[in-house]
Amino acid sequence: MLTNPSSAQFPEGFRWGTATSAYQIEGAVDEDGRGASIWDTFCKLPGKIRDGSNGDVADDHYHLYKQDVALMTALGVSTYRFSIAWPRVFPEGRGTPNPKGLAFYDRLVDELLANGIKPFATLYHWDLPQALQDRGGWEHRDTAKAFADYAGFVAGRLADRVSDYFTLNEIRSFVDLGYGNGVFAPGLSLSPGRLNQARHHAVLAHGLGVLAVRANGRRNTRVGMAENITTALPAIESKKNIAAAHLATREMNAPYLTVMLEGRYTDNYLNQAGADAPHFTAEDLKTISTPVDYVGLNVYAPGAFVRASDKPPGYTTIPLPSSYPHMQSPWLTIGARTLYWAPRQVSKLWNVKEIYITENGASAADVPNEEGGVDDLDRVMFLREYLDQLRRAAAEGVPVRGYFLWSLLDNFEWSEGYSIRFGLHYVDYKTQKRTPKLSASFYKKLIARNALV
Ligand code: PNW
Repeated sequence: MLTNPSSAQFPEGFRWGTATSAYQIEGAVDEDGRGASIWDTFCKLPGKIRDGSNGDVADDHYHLYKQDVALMTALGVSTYRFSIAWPRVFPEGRGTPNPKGLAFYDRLVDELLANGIKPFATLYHWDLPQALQDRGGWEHRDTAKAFADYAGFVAGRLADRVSDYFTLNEIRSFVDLGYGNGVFAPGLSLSPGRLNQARHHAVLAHGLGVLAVRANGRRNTRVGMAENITTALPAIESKKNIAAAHLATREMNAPYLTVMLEGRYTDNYLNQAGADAPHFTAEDLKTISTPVDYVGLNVYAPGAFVRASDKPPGYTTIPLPSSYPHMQSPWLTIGARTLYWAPRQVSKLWNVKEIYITENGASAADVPNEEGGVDDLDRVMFLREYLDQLRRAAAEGVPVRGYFLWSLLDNFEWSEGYSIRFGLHYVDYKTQKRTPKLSASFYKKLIARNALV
């Protein structure tokens, strides 16, 4: 228990939620006319998924969504970030929509609203229709246009009940891991030039998506991105290091948040890319940087620790010692201050007025106890430390408006299959039974008090 309760408080009206994504929880991949996605294809390739699994059933959320909304109600969340599966809505990626696919999201949204939970819909969480990948996927400029058509269609159809949207989730992850090193679907390893072009098409899709959502939504429709910012932290919080960290964050996100919020690729990025720089027009940059209503940040590991340097580019990156601690996922190194610096830097660098933490959470080696619960003390510690830094940012006036914890449930963790768990609720994949972990009780108390516990 904290000694001074008032110092633990979050701003009034702060939105607490949980986050999930379609392919990771829904299952029902062959139901109601859903088309194939690149993840259905990718999971069939030998050796790509650690436990040889796939998302065919996952959490069976497609059928158990009412039960899952009840879990949210029990937590007391006021909002929920979920993703819409593009291949459910357009089985071929474009062309004729599939009414049965969209009907699932109708049912889900109705259930959320009936329970007083505000839906935030992510339009792309990595499940690209296979038909579009067959034509080049994100390497093909036309995919950006297809995304915008799909996004506009969904925003138009849901506009009466869903006012909030995120375009694409973590462009960095799905481009780098999917097209760069082959760890994610579609499993390609492109040359640097082709990879930069795919990145450009993805940020272009974001911009076209923002325009399409606005054009088809209503006056209260709001839209932003959900990007996993690479956050440079000052190794020691001195004035010089803090300034250096801002410079570093801007450069490290050059082809993602920086171009989306500034409408230009940085000189460093273009110079370093040289002949491998993407081809683009001035019009593209304008589209990519279409003003958003808010910026969504997925915040996990620190991106880098830096100190100031007199030499260009003005900062030095300090390598992580091999003993640096991490959660169950080796990439998830622990750095609570990432949740302070990420929103603070975004608000300062790009004068952003509204920020949501669209994901934050931790993987842990969860083992059920005798009663079937899970005492995930490490996840609770992780969340408490990170959230204290978010509280610090809010207290200093950084405009963070809400937080979506990843994740409501254990789920299909991409190339790690079901071997890594991020949920507040333990899922027994044999029975589909959900059991709240200790972290769920922690989060519930925190929400009830709107303060750290
Ligand atoms: C995010 N990395 O993915 C995604 O948005 C979620 O779908 C995912 O389940 C969650 O974070 C937890 O992993 C990431 O290797 C996957 O650095 C991998 C990395 C980062 C984010």
